[in-house]
Amino acid sequence: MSLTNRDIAQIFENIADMLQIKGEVIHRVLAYRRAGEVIRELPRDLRALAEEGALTTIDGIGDTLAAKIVELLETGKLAFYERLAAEIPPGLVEVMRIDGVGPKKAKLFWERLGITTIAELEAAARASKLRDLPGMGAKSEQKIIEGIEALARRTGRVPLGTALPTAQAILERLTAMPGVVEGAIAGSIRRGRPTIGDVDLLIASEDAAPIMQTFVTLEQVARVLGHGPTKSSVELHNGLQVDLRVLSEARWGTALSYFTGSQAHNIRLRELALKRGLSLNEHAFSPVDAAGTIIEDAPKILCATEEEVYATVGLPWIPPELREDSGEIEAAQAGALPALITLADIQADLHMHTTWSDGTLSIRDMAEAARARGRRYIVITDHSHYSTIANGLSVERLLQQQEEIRRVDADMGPDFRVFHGVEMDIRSDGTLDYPDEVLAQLDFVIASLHFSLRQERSVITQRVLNAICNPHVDLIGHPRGQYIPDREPADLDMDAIFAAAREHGTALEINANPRRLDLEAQYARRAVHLGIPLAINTDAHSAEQMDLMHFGVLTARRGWVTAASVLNAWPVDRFLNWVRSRR
Ligand code: DGT
Ligand code: CA
Ligand code: CA
Ligand code: ZN
Repeated sequence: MSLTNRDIAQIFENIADMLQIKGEVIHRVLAYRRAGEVIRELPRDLRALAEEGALTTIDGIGDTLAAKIVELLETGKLAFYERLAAEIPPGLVEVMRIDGVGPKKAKLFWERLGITTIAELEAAARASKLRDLPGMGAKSEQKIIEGIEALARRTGRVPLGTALPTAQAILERLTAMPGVVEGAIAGSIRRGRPTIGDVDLLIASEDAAPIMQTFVTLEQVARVLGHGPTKSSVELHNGLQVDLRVLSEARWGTALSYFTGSQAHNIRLRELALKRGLSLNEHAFSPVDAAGTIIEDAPKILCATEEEVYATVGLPWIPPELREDSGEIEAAQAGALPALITLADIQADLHMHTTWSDGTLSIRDMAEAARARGRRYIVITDHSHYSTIANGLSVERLLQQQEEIRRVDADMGPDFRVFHGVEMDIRSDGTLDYPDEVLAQLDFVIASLHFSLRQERSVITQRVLNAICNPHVDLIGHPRGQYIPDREPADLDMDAIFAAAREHGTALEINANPRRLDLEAQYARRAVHLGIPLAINTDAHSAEQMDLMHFGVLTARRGWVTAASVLNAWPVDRFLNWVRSRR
């Protein structure tokens, strides 16, 4: 069996953990960790890149890592990894996933007690064998048992759509307390990652104790993992971990920047600071001597705002969604940061369902709901008849629907337009669900995959290509078909899809539903680079789902998308001209 991008990413991530247990220098560890991350999110097949000899064009992949990738692709194995596995038991990588067990503890348990798996660690902890090890005690032994139980409960990363509202609710509760000057969600939520490891909250206040007390006793809290004067951690009933830090207003900017991350972005900031004779940590910039040692009596630089942090290292402020060390530092240095799209730029929603198929509201109610949310125009796009479970429209019903849409459009007045579209299935055999002469009568056509998503690459790719190449199809809905967190994307040849979309001028969707976020950011970025138009749509089946638009905008921003590339950020006339020009 040949290795996929995901397999290779996993191997590099394991290597990073094993090197860390070995006590390797952090730069080498991070090189593997970063390579793993980059490969995991790579929008192209490694094999294709290897064949083109283009592996070293990937961010973070130099000659050494490229050679290792080639070895893995060609032989399915990596001699370096096997040597490492002979030295460091691979099960220790799992042990390190337990809360409170880092590389040092993993190594300690292994060297002293021969523990190489979570099961062995649990048995040792329950037999009270850990408490006598150096740096351990009965309390930390109990913590490890709790950590193992928590790990078993945790189903992995939490979707952004779950984590963000939870984080907002807690933040609102805490910022309403007396003495609170600032409050923010930091970490991966602020950067808009589609899945979240844990929630990071920051509060600026001079009186931390009452805030901490309220935090650890919130009704959402299942278990207190730590309760300190300025830092506490809790686990919520839904399994989500939340870290809270309280700090002074004077250090707000430094802390917010540090805890927003990403870690890779922070490392770049620290390097820039060092070039200016400053050491940067979560608290402040501190002057260092030529040897890099902090000069104790020199005054530290505190930053109350993120702008000051960036200015201190000679950069303009960088939007959090870009902070992944994927070119944003260089763009900032060159004065070339993109003017990212905002929710206020969104004029329309081009994908929504009504009671004509599987939505909960009438056409008129959806139009009213969209207008109430500041949209200027919408397209009604119910399902086509292949989606029988979603009550998809026969040709006859589709054409009947048009009469009602025209009526509602007229009733809504000239400042709000309602157009007639459809979300047409791309059938499992690759044909489209309506003939061209029917499609020609619609204002806008979305084509989507809903069925047979596990077909082999060439088959399922061809289905999407058939839709892209049809001149009546304007947009491919949720192109990759993932469902977060349980369903993997379809195995599509994204190179072929991008090439065809570019050739035919067909737009691609960023579906804003947080269970989809499809296209994901790295693909959106590539589409923009190729000049392929995007649309950010809610795919709403109810009025409330129209409020999910911001998740799509966040994803677009992570993809360096500006309003110019987004169909539904255009005024209605420009949108209509674009559609007509395609017919
Ligand atoms: P997550 O929670 O896995 O979804 O991702 P993050 O980015 O929220 O990561 P988390 O919660 O471990 O840490 C929050 C931020 O704090 C992270 O983005 C950067 C910063 N940070 C945490 N640990 C380190 C570290 O060891 N070095 C550096 N430079 N930054 C760190
Ligand atoms: Ca986090
Ligand atoms: Ca955290
Ligand atoms: Zn839909």
